[in-house]
Amino acid sequence: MSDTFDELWGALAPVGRQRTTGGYRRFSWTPADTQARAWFAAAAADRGLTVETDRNGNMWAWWGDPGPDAVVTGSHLDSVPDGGAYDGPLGVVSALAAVDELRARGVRPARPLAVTVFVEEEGARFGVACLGSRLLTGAITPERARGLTDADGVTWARAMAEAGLDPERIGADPLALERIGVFVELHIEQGRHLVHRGSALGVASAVWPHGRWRLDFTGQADHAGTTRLADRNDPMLPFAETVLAAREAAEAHDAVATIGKVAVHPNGTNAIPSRVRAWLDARAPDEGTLRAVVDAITATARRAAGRHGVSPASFQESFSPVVHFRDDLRDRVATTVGGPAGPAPVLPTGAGHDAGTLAAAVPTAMLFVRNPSGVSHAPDEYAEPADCHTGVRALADVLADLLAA
Ligand code: HGY
Ligand code: MN
Ligand code: MN
Ligand code: MN
Repeated sequence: MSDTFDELWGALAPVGRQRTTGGYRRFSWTPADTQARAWFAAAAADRGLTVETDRNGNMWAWWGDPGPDAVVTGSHLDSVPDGGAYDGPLGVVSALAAVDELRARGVRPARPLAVTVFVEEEGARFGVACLGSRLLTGAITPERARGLTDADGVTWARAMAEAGLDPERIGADPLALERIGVFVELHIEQGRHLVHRGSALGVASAVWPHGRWRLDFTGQADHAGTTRLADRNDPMLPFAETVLAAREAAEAHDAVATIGKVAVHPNGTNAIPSRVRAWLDARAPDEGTLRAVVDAITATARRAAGRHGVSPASFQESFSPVVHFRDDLRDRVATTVGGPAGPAPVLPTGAGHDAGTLAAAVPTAMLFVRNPSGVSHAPDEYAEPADCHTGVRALADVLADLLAA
């Protein structure tokens, strides 16, 4: 095996790593992201791949002329705050290493091949996940994307322009889509299904429907020391009830719901807040259940706010419908990466991916690499080197099979 994975991984690993926690902070259009994109462009150029950046900021590295019916593989390099090293980068590094592996095997592609890096997959800075692949497929309007803002009020348009790209050009890109014959994303599993199955590799069957909702609780700022309890309109109280309700609704529906981000205004120890703004991430095996979970949570938020003289408001910020990957491609990949015991395990995921966005437009498959602890979106996220190398060989097998088709 051409063992370039370790060398590629070692070069990318320091980019955006936080000394304090060892986690990653690679937000779109920040210096860490610029460094990661420069790493990708250089690694691709070292392989004689032609690198281009599309109108939405996604990067494509071509082996052969960009052309129709290409086999495309890749993932993302951006992270959640204090994220892990593997979520995204494992798919990009494995794709470049798989190109080296294919060349070492003497494969001469009958179709163009591209390695991609999608921008703003986590939505960690601008709030909408898979923004680069949603723009590419037309799943979000350019107007909405341009206006998305980060915590400092910087818009997507301004951040993109400061990175040297023209935000007026963003939007659906049918020509770029037409070039994709099939897309395969390798990703660390964000769970322990493969550990329980004793398998290094798995194939995605579906992505759960999921979404993000912003919940605002607007009360009355006042003095923490002199305001009688009876005179308070404290938004923190209905917020707290809503956090507990999210857990209860998720348990009742065998779903998941998380409130991991909160903004308290004015956020002072001795001031009753005027407003608490919270973001709900909710996911369920099907859309009906997801709707029931979110409705239960927002109903509690409204009732609790009313009891405290607080005004509630909720806004859906993004929604990803359920994705079922095409059976034929799923089974072909599971067979290709399987072994003597048969096809690789097939499993659904609650994590969103660019592959989930692309699946609405082009034939798409996902390959998972075992995650011993299952932990993700945290510094402890990890995959064994042996499993990473197994993933590269398997991705090369899948690409070789698709390139020959
Ligand atoms: O949030 C997700 O599921 C993905 O990691 N963007
Ligand atoms: Mn992620
Ligand atoms: Mn990811
Ligand atoms: Mn992804």
